[in-house]
Amino acid sequence: MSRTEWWRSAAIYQVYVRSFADGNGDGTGDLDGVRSRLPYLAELGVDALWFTPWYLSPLADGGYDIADYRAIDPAFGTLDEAEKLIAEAGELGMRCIVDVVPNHVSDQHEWFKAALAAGPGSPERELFHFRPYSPEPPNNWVGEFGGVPWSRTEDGEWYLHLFAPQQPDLNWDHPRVREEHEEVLRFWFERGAAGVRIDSAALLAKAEGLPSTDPSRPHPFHDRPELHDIYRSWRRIAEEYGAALIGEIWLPDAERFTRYLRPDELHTAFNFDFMSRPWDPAQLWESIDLTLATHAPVGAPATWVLANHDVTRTVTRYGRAEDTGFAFERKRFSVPTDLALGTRRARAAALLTLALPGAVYLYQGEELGLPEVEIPRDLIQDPMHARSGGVDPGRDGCRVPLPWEGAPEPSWLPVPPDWAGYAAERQAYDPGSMLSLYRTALRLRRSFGEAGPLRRLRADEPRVLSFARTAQRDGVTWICLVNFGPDEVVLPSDTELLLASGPLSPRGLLPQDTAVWLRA
Ligand code: TEU
Repeated sequence: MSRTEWWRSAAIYQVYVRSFADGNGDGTGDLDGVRSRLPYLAELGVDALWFTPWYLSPLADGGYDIADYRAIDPAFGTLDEAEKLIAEAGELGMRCIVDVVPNHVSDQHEWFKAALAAGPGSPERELFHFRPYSPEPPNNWVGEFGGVPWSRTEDGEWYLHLFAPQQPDLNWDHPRVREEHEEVLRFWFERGAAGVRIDSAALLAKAEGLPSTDPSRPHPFHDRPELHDIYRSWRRIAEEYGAALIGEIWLPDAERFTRYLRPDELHTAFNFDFMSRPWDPAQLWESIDLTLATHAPVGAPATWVLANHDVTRTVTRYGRAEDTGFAFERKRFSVPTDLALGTRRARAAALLTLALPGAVYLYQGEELGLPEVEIPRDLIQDPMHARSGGVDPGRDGCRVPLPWEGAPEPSWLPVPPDWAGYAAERQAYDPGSMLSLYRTALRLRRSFGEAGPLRRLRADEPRVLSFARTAQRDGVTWICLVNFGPDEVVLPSDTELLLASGPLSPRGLLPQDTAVWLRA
């Protein structure tokens, strides 16, 4: 494949390996399963695949606790299979992105085991953040999963873990930590990875001395200035291979966010602002406008994400009466949801995001319209649930294995029996299914090639969100129009209907929560 800037406009599909496809029937997804479904992904029409961590791991945090960055967990397969998967996807025209997790390792990683064995004051402990015995934790920090991010070792020292206790944080001031991650990048680029998704990319660096958080001072472990230098050296490595760096950056301040996207830093990063907005045209337009306005000056492409493995599934979120924009809000148990409404909106949201300029990230199962599942408390595996004292249901509800032919059985998480109705095989032959909508939309999106910038239309109609883009290749104009309001909307004259997210009224008008693509 050519060394183009493909990441600027790609449709990238997130494969949560543990729950994608189970090749050996043990209830856990694996690489063999992914390989067998590559034709499905190619037919869906995505340009790249992002694989969540598949490395050797005790799976205390679904694989985001890595014991060996250069080995595949036996539950998923082998390194040889990973290389074959990357090559086979490439033959079908899909690039592969691997997940790298630089903030922390597993407590089963050789480095951490050696640090525990070597004891207080040892050079092995300098790779982490150990602190001597004290009755109280060394500072006032609150962890990313809530609670105190410090645990004690048997010898009484504390160690820092911003996530679960099984995920000790690395000391990014140590040159060996930097070297190791640069070697890991090369390891995966050598094996054909076209990019990396950088986990928790705004963490890693910590203020010297690990001072307590104090609102009058810069945050001690979030968005530190030292990070930019780390990513500049990663960029130099990525450029050698023509690979892309994709940051997972949760940072509400758009200006600070785009600093990571300067031309010598990350190529791109997930835009979580858009995902954090409720189903409201003014809110969504504000996010689109803000995103485009802040990305343009640094020359970075916008990205659009509706879901991932950490957040409530789209059809469920949009089906909740109290839709406040969910991303920064913890999940809750038993929230009343209107799935028919959520599905209608999710279909419209798919056409909206796929028409915007930039790259789009799809999370597995979004194309099947899967809802969030409420997992019984005693079966929840996500450490976030335990860390919240059982208040937060955690993230397992969006990680349930995909239904291919019927509801998968066995399965590492319980699958609702009615999931047979969402099976990919059944949807493939139903022109009205979510899967058919995504397939058609992705094909049309490709046919517009490098469409030009967005021009807003009908800005004076508060319940309508509409814009046009003109294809550079043939000058054809592509219009996206979404109706959020109760009044049916008249489609512009002299246009051809390409695709609708739901039925038009008998008079050919656009009903509420419905989107269309038109050609002008
Ligand atoms: O998530 C990082 C992150 O910021 C999360 O704490 C996020 O705020 C939370 O999940 C929202 O509900 C990444 C991974 O995506 C996540 O799955 C991992 O658990 C985490 O890093 C630790 O590696």
